Amino acid sequence: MKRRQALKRLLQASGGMVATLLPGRTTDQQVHHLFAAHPFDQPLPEHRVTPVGEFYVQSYASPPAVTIDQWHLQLTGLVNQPLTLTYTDILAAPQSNFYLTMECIGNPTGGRLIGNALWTGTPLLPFLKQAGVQDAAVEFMLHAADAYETTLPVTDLMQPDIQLVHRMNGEPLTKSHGFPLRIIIPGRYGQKQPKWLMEIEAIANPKQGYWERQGWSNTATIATHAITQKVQGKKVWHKNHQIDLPRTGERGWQQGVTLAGVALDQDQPIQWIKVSTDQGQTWKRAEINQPSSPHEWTLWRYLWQPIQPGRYQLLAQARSQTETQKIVDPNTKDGRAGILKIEVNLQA
Ligand SMILES: Nc1nc2c(c(=O)[nH]1)N[C@H]1C(S)=C(S)[C@@H](COP(=O)(O)O)O[C@H]1N2
Ligand SMILES: [Mo]
Repeated sequence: MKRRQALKRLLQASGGMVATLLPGRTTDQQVHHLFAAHPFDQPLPEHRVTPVGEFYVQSYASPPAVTIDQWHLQLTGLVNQPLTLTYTDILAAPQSNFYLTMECIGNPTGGRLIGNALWTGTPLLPFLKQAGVQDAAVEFMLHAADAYETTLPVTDLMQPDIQLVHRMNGEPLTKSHGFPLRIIIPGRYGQKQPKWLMEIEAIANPKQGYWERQGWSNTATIATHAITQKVQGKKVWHKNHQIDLPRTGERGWQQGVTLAGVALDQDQPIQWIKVSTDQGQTWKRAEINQPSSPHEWTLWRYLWQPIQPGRYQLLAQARSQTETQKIVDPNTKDGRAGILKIEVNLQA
């Protein structure tokens, strides 16, 4: 390992020219692998933003047509002073841009119901303070123009990082993503974040929302999990996942195979991603980037250098400060966070 590191430095310094001068016992195979230890000609990006056109849409009904003129947001129920906010009121309040990854609680392991965007909005908290939430209120019910509803405890919604959002990747929200306004509740699955938000009602008794009544988690907090998928625009060999093998099949692996993906946690930074290519017997650390906050997905990648053909099972596991991703996660109604198992059969 020491020799490998020394060679690595030498190779870096010389641009690879020392390869022919390697000491006697180094085989061709080793030389190949030493070269392949620097496969990534570009650093991991700081952000990977999902274009709006590729961002998943999850709506329980068809999107309601809402016009700016008729739209308003009402703060009602157990408040001292009910408020009606117009689109102009929202734009007149202090604005900020932030990256946040949205995922559906029903996203199957390795599924595509996840995306990262740059959102623009203003905090909800000053408006709630202006309305004056009464002590008798225990929850807020969030009502949307499509009659979608969901609830959150009063203290959970009265947080400074909860945002009323009107732009996605720099453009006004599209109709299917909630025009003109949606709420963002960091750390929760999408279900807690109504699009086409029209009313925030302070209520005296706990209630359940549309999906929660059907058995989906009522807290809907995001579990620590790593997902294998496309990160740097490389060819996708496996249907849904980013594994850089040629499309023609499981050949070409002798050049090294890039495993890459994203990872997400409720509210803690991802500490590591480990990858296993031998059914979980051994694990290697993947390279990770530094996202802008724990609410933006962490990007990871790992160069796998198989030395012989055969069947392999590829796993990626994430760890945050509070939670290590479970190998198996049988509960499907609180967010599927078990480890994705990808089988590959490398041809001789
Ligand atoms: N009004 C309304 N808001 C909603 C929904 C909905 O059906 N109606 N679906 C929720 C669910 S289940 C998810 S995962 C996210 C998806 O947001 P997106 O369609 O912008 O990706 O919106 C949430 N907000
Ligand atoms: Mo969802």
